[in-house]
Amino acid sequence: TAEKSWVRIVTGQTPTNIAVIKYWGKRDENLILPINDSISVTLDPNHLCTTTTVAVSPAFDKDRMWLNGKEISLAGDRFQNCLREIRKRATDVEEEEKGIKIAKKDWENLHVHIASYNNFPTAAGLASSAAGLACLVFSLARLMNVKEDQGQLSAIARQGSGSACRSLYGGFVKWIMGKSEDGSDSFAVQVTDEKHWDDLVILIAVVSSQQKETSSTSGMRESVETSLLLKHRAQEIVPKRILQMEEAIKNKDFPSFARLTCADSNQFHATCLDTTPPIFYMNDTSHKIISIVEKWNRAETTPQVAYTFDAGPNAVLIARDRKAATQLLQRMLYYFPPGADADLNSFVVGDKS
Ligand code: 2P0
Repeated sequence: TAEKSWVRIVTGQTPTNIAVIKYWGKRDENLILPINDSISVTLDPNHLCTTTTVAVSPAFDKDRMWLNGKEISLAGDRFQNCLREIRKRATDVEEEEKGIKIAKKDWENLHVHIASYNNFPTAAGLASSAAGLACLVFSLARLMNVKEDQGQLSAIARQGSGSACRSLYGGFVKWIMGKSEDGSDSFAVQVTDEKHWDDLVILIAVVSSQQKETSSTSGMRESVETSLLLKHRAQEIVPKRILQMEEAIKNKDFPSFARLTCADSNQFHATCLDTTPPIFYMNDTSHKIISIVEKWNRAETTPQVAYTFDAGPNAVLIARDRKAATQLLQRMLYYFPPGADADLNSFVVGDKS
């Protein structure tokens, strides 16, 4: 019938983010509440991002989702929590030219179709869940005319995947862990905007685009249960580092930024090693990249590049400027000559947002 023929469509695009002070460990698994604050840099949406199209129509008989063209289940708690929180906040929608009129109360009986694409490898430690869940929440919020601010939306995205809450802002972003039990004070805030510290150039050295062996969710659960180092890190180390990192970012102080970024990546991987059984995310190629950057930084009067690794072997390299980025590429190509059996597959320009 004509009544069933309309469809309202919204498309959103959200970049991924890379933590320079890492989130690792939850105090509440269901609400996704972390044991420490974290700080990230949001990448340029032109390079690594998720594009999500969401549609609503009376013709849809259930919520469905496709990821990179393949249908996936929406049954998990994380999707359901995000969908529920967004639906709860839906408001009236009117698109006159299409004859669409949706009242606030209609939303509970309407179903959505979601199609999401990543322009980078999924689950290879390139923070795909961050961009994915942030984009899902952002797009659904627009579809349903949700009036909440970015901070409120970030708290909803957090319930989809912790790191996702940081992808709703550009520039440098802090996820405040919060103190409450209901998670209402655990959301992201912008530290500095997209225009700040434009000199930085971000390159990702793709060591492997395979799926990782230990998911972040189970990895951090095991670390929380077994690593004393993680406890010490969350309580004693990170609170001080967060303050120092915010200062370094605001002052564009690259030597401090690089020192903190590299140290925090290394400590995160040390907590993985301190977990029983130990978790190995980096491999020999990752270690070789660390050595190359460390030696180079030491040979210069001031550091040129910072490295950081997430839950996988790929290196995220942050160069102080274009000149350092060019030299970095030259050095990498020298140490890892391209070829059929090369240890390093490719470089992806991540770039800062
Ligand atoms: C981060 N990572 O701060 C850290 C550093 C990986 C290493 O956030 O369980 O996919 O969905 O909250 O966000 C990866 O963990 O985990 C992550 P969930 P998430 O970026």
